[in-house]
Amino acid sequence: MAGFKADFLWGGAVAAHQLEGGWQEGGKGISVADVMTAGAHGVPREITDGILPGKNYPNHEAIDFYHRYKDDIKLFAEMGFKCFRTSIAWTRIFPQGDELEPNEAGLQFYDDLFDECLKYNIEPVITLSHFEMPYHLVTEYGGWRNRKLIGFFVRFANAVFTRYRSKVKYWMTFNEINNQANYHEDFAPFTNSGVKYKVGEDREVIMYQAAHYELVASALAVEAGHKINPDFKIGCMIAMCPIYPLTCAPDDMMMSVAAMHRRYWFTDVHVRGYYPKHLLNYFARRQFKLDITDEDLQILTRGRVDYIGFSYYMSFVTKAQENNPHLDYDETKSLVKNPYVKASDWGWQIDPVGLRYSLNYFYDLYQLPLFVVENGFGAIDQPESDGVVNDQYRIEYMHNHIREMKKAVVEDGVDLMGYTPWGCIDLVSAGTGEMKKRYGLIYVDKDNEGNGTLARSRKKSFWWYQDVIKHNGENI
Ligand code: P53
Repeated sequence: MAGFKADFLWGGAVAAHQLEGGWQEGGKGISVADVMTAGAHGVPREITDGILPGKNYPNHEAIDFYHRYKDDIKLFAEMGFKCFRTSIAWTRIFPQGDELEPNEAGLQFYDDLFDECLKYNIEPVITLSHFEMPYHLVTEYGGWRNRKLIGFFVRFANAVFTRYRSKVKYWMTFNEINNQANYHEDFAPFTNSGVKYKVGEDREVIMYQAAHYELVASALAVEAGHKINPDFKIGCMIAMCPIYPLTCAPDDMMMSVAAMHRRYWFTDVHVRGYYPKHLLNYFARRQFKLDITDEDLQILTRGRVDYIGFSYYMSFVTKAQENNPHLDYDETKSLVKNPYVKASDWGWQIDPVGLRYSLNYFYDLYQLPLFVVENGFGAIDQPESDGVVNDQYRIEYMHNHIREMKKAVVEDGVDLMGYTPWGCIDLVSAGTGEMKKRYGLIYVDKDNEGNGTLARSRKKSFWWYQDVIKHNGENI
């Protein structure tokens, strides 16, 4: 039986703000991640007005990858990584976001980082905007609610595409652009779009406007990237949590379709280059006045992505509710527990089959190559007396997900480019700001309060994943 392609991109994934630290090194500006405090499960991270004394901002130091990347990449190479997904911190290149010229020290840092990867034949896979846009663009422009952001982003994209055109082939534009479908809470609008809502504002229409500008910016970047290097593969990045119906009651099934429409129309625009009709009808019903020009619509058709990158951690469940004739979806109210699966300590429902389902969903709809650019198990790790973390639970999680991914390739025939488990080295959680919610195959000695030596050590999963890569997944 055939398996994964011979050149399958096994690797690991991180984001600049969650591991680099060095928040003021090399001329870096303040990013949105730099003004978020540490929270916990059920305790949201606080978004402060600038940096306030006495608060704990875990991303400022993170795991100090900025100074330690050579040792860390050496460990990735030891595991056999074929690729390494990280992001370029926009604030290292354009510290405020609206400068005309890039910051050379920031560009040099990523030159050195990519050279270090290439030394081991590790392909960099690069996200342009991963929850770390310049904070100045929030305070001066209101974030992505402002059309001017398109120009700033495209300038940033052009600068890095040009600089790294012979070092980086695989790119993604906006990380988990669809997280902001949950505009009810403050987290996603701020991390995706630098949007802070004022009391009484219609959050939803602002979300659609910000997302539209991002989609236009993404399309312009794709178009520009292909001119700079026709070999570039530029993808979108979608947070895939498929939404199942709670039962086979027809109304539950239809509610799941409607919920999927609200969370995944972003992929339609990225891939097909136009808005789905159901969403245009929704805008009309809600009487949203959106700034979407004819020129924008042209741009969207020209900047279609080459592949679909997506994260997969969990599935969701919804059901039909009384007094909801239009099947409106509210991510904070419309979801219910899945009685058939267990959840992590952070309430994320563990569902390996959902990964196979997701791969089929995307491939049936779009027939584009797919790339699982995040997957993993956030858990509390406890080093044993010999200092090693015996993370059998993480091995089990990854094994079960890779097995389902393999069925999607071998039995269902989806075109899969690679697999990069999230947080291949322990790092700061995006959602909670904790160190305690660990994903790594490499342990980092640091706790939620910032104590620890930052020393790295191999977990049991390190050796397991090394073996998976060595055998190209044949042993799963
Ligand atoms: P943390 C929500 C749902 C799915 C993925 O998340 C998400 C989120 C945001 O919390 O984020 C992605 O650290 C994201 C990464 C993030 C990772 O998943 O909250 O792309 O930056 O760290 C895991 O456990």
